[in-house]
Amino acid sequence: MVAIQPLAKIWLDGQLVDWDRAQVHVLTHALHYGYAVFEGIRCHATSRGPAIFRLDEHLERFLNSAKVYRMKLPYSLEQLRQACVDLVRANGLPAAYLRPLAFSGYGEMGLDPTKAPVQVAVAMWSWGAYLGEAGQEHGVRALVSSWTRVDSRMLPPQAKCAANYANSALAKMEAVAAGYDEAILLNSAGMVAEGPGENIFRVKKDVVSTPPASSGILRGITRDTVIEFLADEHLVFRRNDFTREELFTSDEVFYTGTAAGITPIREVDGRPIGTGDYPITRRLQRRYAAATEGRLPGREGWLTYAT
Ligand code: PPE
Repeated sequence: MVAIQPLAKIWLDGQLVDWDRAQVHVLTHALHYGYAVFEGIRCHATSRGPAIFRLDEHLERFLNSAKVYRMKLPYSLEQLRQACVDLVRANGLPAAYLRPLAFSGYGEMGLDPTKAPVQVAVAMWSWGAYLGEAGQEHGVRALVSSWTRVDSRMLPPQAKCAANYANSALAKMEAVAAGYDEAILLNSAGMVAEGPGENIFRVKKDVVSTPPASSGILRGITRDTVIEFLADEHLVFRRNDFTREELFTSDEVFYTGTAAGITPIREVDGRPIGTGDYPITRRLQRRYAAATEGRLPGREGWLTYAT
């Protein structure tokens, strides 16, 4: 992990404040109980300046996550969109990762978060390939976790709540401690769900599949983007559950996510995946790069320019 490089501004509770002033009290409610919802959005360098990828879809998911948790945000989607654009302009980076965050603030402790004030922030920083440049290029080694993914009877996985990421962190740490790059979590039914911060796809005999939303996953926006690409490329696609051993016998397996982009998985639990060539994954990576950089005709609507 690379240390965060400070930038000029962070948007906090309605205004752009200096980076060092975006601070909270240690008795901030969310620090104690994980009561926060967040988003991860990327802004990419294009020939027309920085462009934020699928901003409205991310902000819709953000507002839905807040709704699940009865969190009343004092800002509309339009205001949050403007906050993101203003922030990118203020910090002057050509490409960055944006992190909208809504959390129960300072003022009241105890397990009813509705009594604490809601605070909203959007921060950004420079974030390279989540699973490393080498991982993006040559694939990562994944370990199926002994931890089960949270399901909607415990913590709704479709709401991007900070608390879900304690489960992710257990899986991630287990994988790293065992010498792997990343984890794969199974759901309570024992089927493949997702990575700690990524969705997962498999390719077998030219059929591409990913677990359905009902398998207990975050409905990823990169996942949705890839599903659209599969239709564009006339590839056969199915939303279906698969088992751990079906991963072992796949031709290709890859992660998708805003932070991770499209990252090939070259090994699962010590079993090499396929032949080591990832033709479909590579095609999707190229298309994703074109879409995010404003070079894919017909997909310009996915970009919000912050120029
Ligand atoms: N599943 C989970 C659990 C998840 O956290 C993410 C995003 C995804 C799937 C993919 O969703 P999308 O980004 O919409 O395609 N994880 C974010 C947080 C990563 C982090 O470590 O922080 C991200 O990629 O921004």
